[in-house]
Parts: sequence; C-alpha cells; structure tokens
Amino acid sequence: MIVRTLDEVIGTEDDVSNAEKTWNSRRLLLARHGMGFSMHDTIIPEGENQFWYKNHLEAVYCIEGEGEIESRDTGQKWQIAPGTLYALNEHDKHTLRARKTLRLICVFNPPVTGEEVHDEDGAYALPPQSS
Ligand code: 9YT
Repeated sequence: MIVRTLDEVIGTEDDVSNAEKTWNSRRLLLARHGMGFSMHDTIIPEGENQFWYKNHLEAVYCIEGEGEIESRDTGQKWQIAPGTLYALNEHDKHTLRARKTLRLICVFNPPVTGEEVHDEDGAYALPPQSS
C-alpha cells in the first residue's frame, strides 16, 4: 500500500510550478507509483492559464476557489466551484480562469511521470516508456 501526505510532498521534486508561477502542482501519485494514473493537488492563483493535454486524459475536481473553464475548441464556458468536476475526455484545448484561487484535484491518464515539459503546442509530450 502507498500512503503519502500533502505535507510530505510539499517542497520536494514532486512539488512543481511552472516558470510563471501560474500553477503549482503537488503530485501525490506519479507514473512511478504504478497505479496507471497520476493524482495531483493543484493550486491555481487568480488569473488565466491555457492548457492542452494532447496526449493525456485529465479529470479535475474543484475543492476550493471559484473560476471558469472555457473550451477553446467550442467556445463553451462553465463555472467552477467546490464540487465541480470537469473531464477533458476529448483532449480539449481549454482556458482556465481563477477568480479566487482554485484548489483542484487532478487525475491524469496515462500518468504524468514528472519529467514532462510543455512542447511547442503547449501540451505535455508522452515519454517513450509510457504506454
Ligand atoms: C488544472 C490542470 O490542468 N492541472 C494540472 C497542473 C499541471 N499542469 C500539472 O500537474 O502538470
């Protein structure tokens, strides 16, 4: 059994932010844990992020904050509050806006390894060993 706490992850290499500090992702489960998905406790400060997970499916469950998600494929918008889940089942290009700092539980399939960098599309490339 694997038991980890957020406190154990904070400040380690599994606590990752982008250069612009527009997101901070505390990775509780990664590919190396062998679960077939990764699970992240993510903080999105007030502001806007554009994401596209071309190679991954992601489900996101909001537990704190307030914001909006817009599909850049369709232009559709949804409000986000604690208790709201969105699932990017079509690898949707999306813009995430936080009006109040969002805290999100994110699950990725295939799992994030922790080595990903955003490619020229802004997506995470799949590492060669991923299945
Ligand atoms: C909301 C969202 O896409 N979270 C993912 C955060 C971050 N890109 C990560 O964990 O890699």
